[in-house]
Amino acid sequence: MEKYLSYSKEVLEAKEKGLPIVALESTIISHGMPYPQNVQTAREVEDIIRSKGAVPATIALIDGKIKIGLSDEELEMFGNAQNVAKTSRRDFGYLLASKKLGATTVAATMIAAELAGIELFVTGGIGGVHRGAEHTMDISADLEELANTNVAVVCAGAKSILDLGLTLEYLETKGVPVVGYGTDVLPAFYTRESEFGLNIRVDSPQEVADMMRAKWDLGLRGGAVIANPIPEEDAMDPSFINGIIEEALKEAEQNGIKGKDVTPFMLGKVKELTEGKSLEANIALVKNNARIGAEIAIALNNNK
Ligand code: PSU
Ligand code: MN
Repeated sequence: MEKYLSYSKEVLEAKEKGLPIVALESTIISHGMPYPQNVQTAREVEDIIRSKGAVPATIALIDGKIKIGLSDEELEMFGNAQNVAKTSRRDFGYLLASKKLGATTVAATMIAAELAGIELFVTGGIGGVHRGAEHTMDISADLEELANTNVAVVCAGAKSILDLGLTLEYLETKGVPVVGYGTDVLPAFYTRESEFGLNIRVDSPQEVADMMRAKWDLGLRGGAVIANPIPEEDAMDPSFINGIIEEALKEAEQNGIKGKDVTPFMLGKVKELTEGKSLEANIALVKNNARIGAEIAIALNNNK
């Protein structure tokens, strides 16, 4: 297994010293944001994590290796490359064997983080049950990974391009805790609230670390969704953004977008229709998640 992992100098040192490490995904870089904002955001997110006293590990598939931590040159190359494959659980074997560039989704980043011994992962939003899934069966592999892989995921909830109600039902069935961080309701990515109440609320990093440790100590496999609302000042108007999402969904259907292309198409279309405002919100919420995520990683590291 180790022969497929390649650690950056910074992450290797952190592992040797037992420092807290935060995993970061790369699909958000290659498929979630345009260049050069993607690379700039990735660097700023890494710096936020460092300034909090944790070590960032951006994960990607490069040249037959699962990279745990990217150098500055690798990040730049990756963020600007055209031929990057969106990587989920099913894709690892093929992409490593063929030495292609792979951007890890939430599912794939969780797998890689667990292999590397990293317990906490920060991203923007998770995949979920898509609207119309009763016909398309489009349910993100992220949900299965949350059910099976021992990594806590800090995000800003899920976007209402998804069916949030069905996503919560699925997670409940699979035994995945969905935790409101300072909130009683599921945040909807661009907005602080949705209509869906949550049954766990926490208000400190320590509480998250303690609940994860208790779950894992019991041998209960799987992760958790730590849902941290977008800061008030960066949140979008709900009726504005929901109208745009409806329009983007119609365009996706008219264009016959399916499978793994749905989420990237929707993100691009929403950005276009909001004239870039959704991208600003996206960047702000990821940074906010990095702040909380680093604190949780530190607390988890202290209760190992
Ligand atoms: N949601 C976002 N930005 C993203 C993604 C989701 O706001 O970049 C990416 C993540 O990598 C997530 C993936 O794991 O999309 C989900 O894709 P799918 O719906 O095809 O499982
Ligand atoms: Mn899908």
